Amino acid sequence: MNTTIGPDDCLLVIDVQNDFMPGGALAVPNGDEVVPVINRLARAFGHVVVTQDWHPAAHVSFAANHAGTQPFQMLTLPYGEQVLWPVHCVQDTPGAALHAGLHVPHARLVIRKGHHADVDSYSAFLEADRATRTGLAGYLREHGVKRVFCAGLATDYCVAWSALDARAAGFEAAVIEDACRAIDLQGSLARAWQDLGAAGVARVMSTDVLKGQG
Ligand code: VGL
Ligand code: ZN
Repeated sequence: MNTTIGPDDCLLVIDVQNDFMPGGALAVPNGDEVVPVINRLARAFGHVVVTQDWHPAAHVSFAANHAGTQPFQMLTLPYGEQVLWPVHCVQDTPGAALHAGLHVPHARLVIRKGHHADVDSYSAFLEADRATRTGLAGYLREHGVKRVFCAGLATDYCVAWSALDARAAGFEAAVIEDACRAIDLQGSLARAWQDLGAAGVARVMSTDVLKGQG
């Protein structure tokens, strides 16, 4: 992929939230390391969209809401297989807030996802029922965006699903590998890279994108 950034490109900054940081409720190993990389990257993009995982306390993805279950086990729900997570990113709590060091003043849209109590949403485009849209594709199209560059947490869940859905919605898509960190549950990271490659999502590094930037 040509990594020269122009007016048709958008940086999608996914779930850089306190609960995904070391010490957080659903800590992603070294998740905080993405912050300075994303801050640098964001300066190259005219379009930046930020997402927040944003669950009600009664959310279906929380093991605590299913008697007899433990975090990180699978459960079959009406829309398919769901990983059960520790309680995380509850709406309006400090854990759901963006990392204080994230600096993207020119981001104009924040997509909050996973807000329906009975449906999860890893993807910034489409909820886990694979039918309910967030509105992000329409926003990007109205702004003439053609390519979506994904960064943030976690590589193998919200980043991968968002990049795959960006492709499915007709955008070119890339994952900026060193601007992401993974959870890696039972091979999920290797599977994610496989799925991304098969879907035609480019795998790039921040240095590729920043080359030629001031
Ligand atoms: C995420 C698990 C649960 C993510 C969100 O941001 O990747 N992972 N909710
Ligand atoms: Zn979540």
